[in-house]
Amino acid sequence: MEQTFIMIKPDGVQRGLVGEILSRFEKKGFYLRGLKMTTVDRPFAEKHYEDLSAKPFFNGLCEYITSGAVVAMVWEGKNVVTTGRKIIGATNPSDSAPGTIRGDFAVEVGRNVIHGSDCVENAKKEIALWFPEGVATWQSSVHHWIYE
Ligand code: DAT
Ligand code: MG
Repeated sequence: MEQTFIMIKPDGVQRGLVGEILSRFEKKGFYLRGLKMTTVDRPFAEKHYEDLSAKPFFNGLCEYITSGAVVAMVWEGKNVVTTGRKIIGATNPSDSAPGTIRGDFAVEVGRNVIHGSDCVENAKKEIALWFPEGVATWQSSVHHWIYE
């Protein structure tokens, strides 16, 4: 079992997509381990996106992510990092397949609704950054109906 960090960006919150997005991960069979609505300041945004600091869109990206409330989540499951990225869809919504979150709900790369960790190592770093208090442990009573 692995964990991934998923964040609904300010546009997703403003557009009322929180329930829809939670539902897609929940119905898939992944387990919600952490959930909070929060806002982040500029230094935090720069830390989260530190790998992209040399990109020309870095400033706009940090402004976007600090522009309103976000919903931060930790989801757990088999291959959840890779599968979570598939549920989210390609970075640029012009390339995101219909049926993915970005494919269904986004038009522009700078308003692409949601973040998901891109590898297990980054998931660990992002979970530690966003959930220093730790996440919840609970046992699903339907686990054996999802996993063989
Ligand atoms: P992803 O969010 O799919 O992991 P990323 O890590 O490469 O993509 O980039 C982080 C975010 O930065 C992305 O969700 C939207 C923004 N971004 C990426 N490429 C961009 C570009 N060419 N122009 C504007 N914004 C971009
Ligand atoms: Mg990324």
